[in-house]
Amino acid sequence: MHTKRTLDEYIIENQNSIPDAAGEFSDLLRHIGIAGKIINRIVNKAGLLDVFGNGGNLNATGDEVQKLDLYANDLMIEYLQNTGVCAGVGSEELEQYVGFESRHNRQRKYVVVLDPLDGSSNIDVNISVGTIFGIYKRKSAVDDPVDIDDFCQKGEALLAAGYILYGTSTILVYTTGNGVNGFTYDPGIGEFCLSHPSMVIPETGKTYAVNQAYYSQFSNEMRNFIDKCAGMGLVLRYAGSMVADIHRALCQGGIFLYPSTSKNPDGKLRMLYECNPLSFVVEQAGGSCVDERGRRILEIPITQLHQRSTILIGSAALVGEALSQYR
Ligand code: AHM
Ligand code: MG
Repeated sequence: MHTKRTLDEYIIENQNSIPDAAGEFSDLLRHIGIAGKIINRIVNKAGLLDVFGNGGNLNATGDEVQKLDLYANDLMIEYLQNTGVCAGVGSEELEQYVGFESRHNRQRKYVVVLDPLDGSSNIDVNISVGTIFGIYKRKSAVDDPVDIDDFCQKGEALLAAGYILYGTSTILVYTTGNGVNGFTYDPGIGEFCLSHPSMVIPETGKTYAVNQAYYSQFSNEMRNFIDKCAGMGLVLRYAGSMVADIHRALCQGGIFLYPSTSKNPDGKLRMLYECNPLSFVVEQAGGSCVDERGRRILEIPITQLHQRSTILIGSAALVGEALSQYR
């Protein structure tokens, strides 16, 4: 007797929650899941394949691109194009967005923003990495080529967002604006199965995640909050992988911080395919997500594809406590 609901079953059961989805939206979600299964297979075998090390170039925001970053990026884009499920993609690994030219793709209503493999510094040492995605309804007319305005939309315009965490097990967590659900990959049947229904982030938590090495570069307010975390008995847990650190906070409560540093005065993390999709998920689970100026991440206007932001994200009480240092 088949016990757990698969991602496919769940998507179909809930496709009516998206107005005029007409199956196109469900099809896109389903194919993102399939692309995640393909990346999962490569991530799990990375040591046996020639995908360690860097790809020898820098991406649009100056990060050294790992071979597996490139593989995941090329796979996601090619797969989303070939299956005709969206009109274009904005990716961390590409300077410009990609508009898909086929007639079938141009008739699609949706575009995808993507960090194909987040936490790249962990790839070669077998520590968790993740894929982050968001789905927007295009602003350009169906049948027209997509343009930059289709991608540079506020996070509050996201129709869906989520991540796939390639960890001790592989879990896909996403929201379409009606709560958050997690699906663990079952290699026995090759499907993501509902394992974390209706995820709710605890009001507070016992961990904070920040790169302590930059402590001396943080604002006084941020340093005061970090000192307060230690005083409140929180422990530091920092994986160097945003998806892993935020998934921990989502499951157990906690806060993830990437404040302004001298190297990244506006923050390191990118709004489009890191901060916004993860903020949509965390807010839908009852958490808070702001930048260091206290602005709600999902309301920050987006003017550039690779726009950066500082971010404080996690349990509402801890984000509130952090912000109180700035008052
Ligand atoms: P990436 O997408 O190139 O991997 O960069 C994003 C990663 C996040 O996953 C992580 O939270 C952060 O960079 C770690 O940055 P740092 O090494 O400066 O602490
Ligand atoms: Mg990233």
